[in-house]
Amino acid sequence: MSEATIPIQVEDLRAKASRELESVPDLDGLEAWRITYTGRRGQLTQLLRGLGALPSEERREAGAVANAVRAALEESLAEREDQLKRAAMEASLSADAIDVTMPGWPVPKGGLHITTRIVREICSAFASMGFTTVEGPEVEWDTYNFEKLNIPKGHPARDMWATLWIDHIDEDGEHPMLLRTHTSPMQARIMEATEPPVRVVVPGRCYRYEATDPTHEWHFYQIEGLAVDRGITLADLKGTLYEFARRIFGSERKVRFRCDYFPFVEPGVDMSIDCFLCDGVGCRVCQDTGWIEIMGAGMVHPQVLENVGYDPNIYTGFAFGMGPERVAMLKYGIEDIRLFYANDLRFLRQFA
Ligand code: FA5
Repeated sequence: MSEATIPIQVEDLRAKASRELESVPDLDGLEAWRITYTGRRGQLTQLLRGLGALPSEERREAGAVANAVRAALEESLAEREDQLKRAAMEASLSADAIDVTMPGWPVPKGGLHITTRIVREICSAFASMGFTTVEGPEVEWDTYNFEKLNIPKGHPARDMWATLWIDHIDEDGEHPMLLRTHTSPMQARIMEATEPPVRVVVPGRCYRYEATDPTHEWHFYQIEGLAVDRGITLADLKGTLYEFARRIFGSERKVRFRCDYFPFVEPGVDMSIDCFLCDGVGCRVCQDTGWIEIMGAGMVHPQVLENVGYDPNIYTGFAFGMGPERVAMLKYGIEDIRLFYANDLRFLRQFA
């Protein structure tokens, strides 16, 4: 190659490189182009190596041309790189395109558990009859769960409540702790804390060490009711509970009262509703009786009134303790109480 032709060769190289640059398809191709033309061992660099052999006048002229060409090629390279990057970004944007008008994923909405709903419904039925709602401890002393309710130690009636005991006894060593077997201990707590007249309902969880079946769970809710004043009679008890049944079940359902025994009431009754499944004929849910018992009740025993410091010669009262799950079973036709706490969302969502 003659040194005198270097500026012409540089110009030719520029024309060829520029043409090729136009058709480089992507960033990898661009790098290959750079190595071929402007890289350390590229064609332009090779040509410039020949400059040293030129006479100084020509060298200056050829050097100026070569530097201008290098600058122009590098500028074109940067522009082409920009173009290719923009094209690549646009291609990837349109490949990952999202439709911003599509509806989003639905956010799952929580709901109230069926027990919470029925407890609220029952408490508000009683609220409209003048009953206040209060709550009490689930972990209780033997004294409140039994003794103040006229069930002393060794009394056979303790067997009516299969008890889950807690491994703890109070300081004087006499009063064991337990998981309350019913909400009745709140009768004593409320009367100790307030003067008559009393009219309260107490919803809350109870625990019993017993086998489960369609109407029995080992933990369940009760709603205790207590009304104490001068001159309260069994007629008030029946009137209040009939009104409760009418509000919750409607007037078509049959209600049955029978005598029952609870040491803390005298006389004692239980209240049942005719079975929703067999209409009173007898089935597995009502254990062939045609009735489902929903509560125990009665007139507060004079001994209980005395135990809490009320004068039984002045005051009388009635009390009841009902199972809200059983009320819900009757109201909604649920055949097994164990469904309430099995955490099967297919069941729970029906009521949420
Ligand atoms: C009692 O627990 C008494 N404290 C009720 C009472 C209160 C009587 C005030 C008199 C005065 P009983 O064990 O029968 O009684 O339970 C009352 C109600 O709780 C039952 O009618 C039933 O609806 C519900 N219940 C009882 N045991 C269970 C259980 N294992 N699973 C689901 N519900 C139950």
